[in-house]
Amino acid sequence: MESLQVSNCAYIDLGRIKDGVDGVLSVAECGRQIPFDVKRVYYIYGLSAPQAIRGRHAHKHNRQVLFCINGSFNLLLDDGTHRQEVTLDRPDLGVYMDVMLWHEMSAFSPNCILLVLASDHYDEADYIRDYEAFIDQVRANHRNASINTSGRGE
Ligand code: T46
Repeated sequence: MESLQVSNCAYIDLGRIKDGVDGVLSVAECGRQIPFDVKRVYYIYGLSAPQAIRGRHAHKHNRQVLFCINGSFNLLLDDGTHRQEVTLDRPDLGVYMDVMLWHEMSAFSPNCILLVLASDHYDEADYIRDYEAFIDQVRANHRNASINTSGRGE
């Protein structure tokens, strides 16, 4: 597992409870492995087209944990400064995606199933779907953070 160099994200390792020949169980509980109360669960499947690309957006408020519960895909993560692509191919290893994190999913295996736990109900107004607008917002947030930091000591 390649370590994440991008901010606003982290791996979430659910662990595996192994039952020998009876299979394996992984558990995700709010307030334990999942750092928010889950308001929405959705899953993505039917990814048989090799050219399929999903995501290509960031969220303003919605936080999510993304799991690949079957097959594999590549997840591109971009905080506006650093960009990294990782492969998700284990049902027990998810990625926590905080706000203001551009993400793209691609290279899906035909049997791929993504499971997503979300902190908020669906709201199209929460999406930033334009990359330039995302970068502008990241820069504005950095400017505001540095104004607040420099103003604190005065
Ligand atoms: C994300 C990645 C990981 C709804 O009506 N309700 C929903 O809860 C969702 C998730 C989507 N939709 C509608 C909105 C669009 O008309 O379903 C259509 C496809 O959604 P979208 O193009 O946003 O799908 P992805 O796979 O690009 O992105 C999804 C999530 O939308 C997004 O929040 O982070 O998965």
